[in-house]
Order: sequence, then structure tokens, then C-alpha cells
Amino acid sequence: MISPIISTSLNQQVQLEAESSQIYLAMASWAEVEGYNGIADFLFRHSDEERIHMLKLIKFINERGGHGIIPALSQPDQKYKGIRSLFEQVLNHEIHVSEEINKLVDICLKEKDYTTHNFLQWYVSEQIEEEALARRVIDKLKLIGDDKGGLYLFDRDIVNIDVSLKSEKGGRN
Ligand code: OFO
Repeated sequence: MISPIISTSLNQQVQLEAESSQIYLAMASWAEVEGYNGIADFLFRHSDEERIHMLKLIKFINERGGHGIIPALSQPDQKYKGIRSLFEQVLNHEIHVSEEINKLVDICLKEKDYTTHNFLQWYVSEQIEEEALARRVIDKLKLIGDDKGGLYLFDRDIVNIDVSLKSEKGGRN
């Protein structure tokens, strides 16, 4: 059975994962409207992944005798200055998520909740991958600079960045 403090903290993370899903969904929709179909697909997939992260938390809280609370969500930005700044926003957001996961891990240790601590290790590894992926995308965009042709090819090939990271790491959820 999880303690009230663990339950509250996990539910805060449910909200953050749900907000992440919404943010990437808004980014995906913007990218699609702007004609970047490859980038849009990449972001739609990431939005789905964040929803899975949220569901995993809800199920865990409920299994451990708590109550997974479905949060109200704030509306994300609908417009973005450009592809590079969009991915810089992705990276900053993922860094923020990692910090919040680390705080949760810390709370588990203080509360001596080793079961939840163990459960959270999946999120710790996931965040390493998500940050690496965002950094990899930004590195490519730095190389491309203002070259429109380069951006066209990037939009076509972004699927491979995701796939190559997945195969290096042995699969992502
Ligand atoms: Fe990308 O954040 Fe979930 O864990």
C-alpha cells in the first residue's frame, strides 16, 4: 500500500505525463499544418508514448491501493517559431520531466518505499533516452542551419533517428 505522500507525488507525475502528451500533440498538429509530415508523425508518436507513461503510473497507483487521479490539463502553445526552437522546447521539457522523476525517486528513498522506487527506475532510463533523442535531433538541426533543402530531407528522414536510437537502446515504449 502506498502512503499518501507517495500517492500525491505519483499523481503529480500523472499530470506531468498527461501535459507532456498534450504539448507534443499540439506540436504535432502545428507541424502537420505547416507541411512537415515526418516531424508531425514523430511528434504524434511521442504524444502517444507520453500517454502510455501516464497510464502506467495510473495502473501502478491503483494496484498499490491508491487512486490514480485524472487531471485537468492546461492548453499548450498552438504555434511555434520554427522547427529548431520547437525541438529545443522538447529538450527543455524533457529535462524538466527528468528533474521531477529524480525528485520522486528521492521521496521514495526518504519514505523507504522501495517498491515504488523500483517501479520508477523504468522512468529514469526512459528519460535518459528521451533527452538523448531530443539532443540528437537538435544536433542534426544545427548542421542543417537555414538550408531549406536540408530541412526537407530532415523531415523525410526523422523516422530513422528514432529507429536508430531504439535499436541502439534495445527498444523504447
Ligand atoms: Fe518524456 O516524459 Fe514521459 O516519462
